[in-house]
Amino acid sequence: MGMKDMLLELREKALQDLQAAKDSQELQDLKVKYLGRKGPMTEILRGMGKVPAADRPKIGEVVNQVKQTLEQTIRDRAEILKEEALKAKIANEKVDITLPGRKPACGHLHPLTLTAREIKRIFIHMGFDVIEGPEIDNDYFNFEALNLPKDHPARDMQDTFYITDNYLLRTQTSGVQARTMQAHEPNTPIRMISPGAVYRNDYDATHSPMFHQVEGLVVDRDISLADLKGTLELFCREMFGDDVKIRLRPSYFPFTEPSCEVDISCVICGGKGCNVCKHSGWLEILGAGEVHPNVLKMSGYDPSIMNGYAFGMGIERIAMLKYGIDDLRLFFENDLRFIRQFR
Ligand code: 2NM
Repeated sequence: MGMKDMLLELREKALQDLQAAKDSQELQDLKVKYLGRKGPMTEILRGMGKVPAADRPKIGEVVNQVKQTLEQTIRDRAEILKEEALKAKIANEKVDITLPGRKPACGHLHPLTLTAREIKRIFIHMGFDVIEGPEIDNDYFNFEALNLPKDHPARDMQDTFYITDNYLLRTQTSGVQARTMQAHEPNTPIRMISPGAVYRNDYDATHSPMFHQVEGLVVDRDISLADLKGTLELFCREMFGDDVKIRLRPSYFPFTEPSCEVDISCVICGGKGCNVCKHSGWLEILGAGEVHPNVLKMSGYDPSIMNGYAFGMGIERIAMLKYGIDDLRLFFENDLRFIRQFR
C-alpha cells in the first residue's frame, strides 16, 4: 500500500473515532492518540526521509491536509460536545414548577412574650405609660428609695444576687418607678407600668432565679383604693374573662400602706374548689397597696398633696393560670413540644 492510501485509511479511521467520541475527555484522548508525539501522524512525518525526493512535496501536502482535517474535526466536535454537555446540564437542573412550594420555617412568640404583650395592651388601653429600666441596679433604687429597711430579708445575700456591695440584679422593677418619679417635676401625675426581668435566689416548680414582673404606679391627687380596685378588676376581666371575680385581702409590703393581696376566682373550677386553687375557690395573682408616704417623699413628691397606688404581678404566674401550666420551669427549658403549643 502506498503512503497516500495509508494516510487516507488513517484519516477515515480517525474521523470515525472522532465522530464517536462521547465527551471532551474521550476527544482529548483521541487527539493525543492520532496527533500526539507518539501517534501515527508524527511517525509518518518522521518517515518522510525514506520517501523518494520527487514524491515528497505531493505526500507532504496530503499529510498536511489530513492533519488539518483532523484538527478541524476535533475543534468542531469539541464545540458540539460542549453544547451537548450544556444542554444535558440544563435538562438535569430543570425546575419542576408544578411541585408544591416548600413552606418557610416560621417561628412564633414565646408564651411569656404573649402574656407580657397582653398585660401591656390592657394597661396601655387604660392610659398607662410603659417604662423600662436597668436590670443591674444599685442598693438605693432597688431598696432604699422603696422604703425597704436595712434589715429586710429581701436584702439578704441569700435572696439577692449582688455584683458588688452596691450593685445587684434587681429583685423587682420598682426601681424604675422611683427613677421615673425623680425624672419628673415634683408632684407631676404618673400612670405607668414597668415590665421586665427580675432576679431572686430561688429555684423550684414555682420559682425561677430569673422571672418577669409588671409593676404599676399611679400618682395623682385624691387617688383612692376604689381606683385601685376598679383598675385591677378591669385588668383581671380583660385577662381572664368577664366572669372573673376579684377580692382584696390585707397584706404587708414595705413600699405600700395599707397593702393587700388580690385574688381572682379560680379560672380552673370557676370558684367551686379544685386542686389548682387548693379547694379555696381563689387564686392569688398580685400584690398592691397605697404608695407609702416615705416612697413619695424620697422621690420628691409631697405626700400631703399627692397620693397613689402601686401593684406588682409575676408574668409567669399569670401565664400559668391563663394557660393552665403547672410547672414554671417549662417556660425556660425550651422544649419545643411545650413551646409549639402556643402557636
Ligand atoms: C408589689 C406590691 C405592692 C410597688 C410599689 C411600687 C413603688 F414604686 F411605688 F414603690 N412599685 N411597685 C408594689 C406594691 C409592688 O409587688 C408585689
